[in-house]
Amino acid sequence: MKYIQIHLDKHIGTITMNHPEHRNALSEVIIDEMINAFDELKEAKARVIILRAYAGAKVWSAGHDVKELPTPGRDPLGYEDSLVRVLRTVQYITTPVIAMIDGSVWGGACDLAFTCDMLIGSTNAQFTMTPAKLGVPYNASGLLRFMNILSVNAAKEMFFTAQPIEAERAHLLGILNHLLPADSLESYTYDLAEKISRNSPLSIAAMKESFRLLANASPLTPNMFERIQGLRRKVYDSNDYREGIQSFLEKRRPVFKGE
Ligand code: LCV
Repeated sequence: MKYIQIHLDKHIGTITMNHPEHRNALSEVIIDEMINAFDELKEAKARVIILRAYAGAKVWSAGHDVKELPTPGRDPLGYEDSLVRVLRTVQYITTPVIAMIDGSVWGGACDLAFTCDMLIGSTNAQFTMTPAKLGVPYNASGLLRFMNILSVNAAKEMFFTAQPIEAERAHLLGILNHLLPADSLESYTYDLAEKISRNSPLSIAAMKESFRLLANASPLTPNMFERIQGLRRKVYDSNDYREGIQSFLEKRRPVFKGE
């Protein structure tokens, strides 16, 4: 694999994102490799999986590959979108996944990290939710995930301001399970993973799947879903959506006109 490295040692699997040139942006290619890596580690009976960036990375992941966002008129986070596919993989694999974070996390990569079962970060960890900066209408399952982790007003602040949440505050808000100095992050994470790997995989698998079902148990009527989709369609059909992507590609600040 080109951008993903896999390692398995005594039931502890590690998936390393390794695309420094593009700051581990979640392109179709890296996502397909990541999904294969999860499948391989599941096959190999890993009892816990750590998802991390390459050593020394200042950016854990720059989020969805903006160059792969669809043109206006198509849902940028549809069911078959690559980011959405890997989020489902992490949710449905019954092996616990720990996000080990020692850098900045952007946009859809926040959703990937939040979808993991635990987040362990260093003081370098930072989380920025960017859809409003790009003119992207985030999707219902993503918003629900953030609401399950954060208070609604903290989730709104993340999405509406598109400003970074630093490590200390991320720990305070419950985003990070543990906050460590950078030089003890790895040993602490693997030690916690080792404790999980000693426990019953069957019991953990049943509880992880139950957590998933219960977390998504909020009743969403077809009418509610269609209303949300209608609101989102207006946005990804808009000129502002086009401007958000264009401004990113031209490395300039976006000028949104609300149309
Ligand atoms: C493609 C990239 C990216 C990237 N895509 O390095 O959540 S949603 O709805 O918003 C969702 C749609 C989503 O996740 O959108 C993406 C949100 N991500 C961001 O807004 C972060 C964008 N990236 C940055 O702000 C910077 O790249 C950071 C701060 C991450 C790193 O800055 P640094 O100065 O270290 P560069 O910006 O120079 O980027 C290095 C190369 O990576 C590409 C970028 O285009 C550049 O490639 P080229 O040298 O070919 O130009 N890159 C970075 N992020 N998300 N490509």
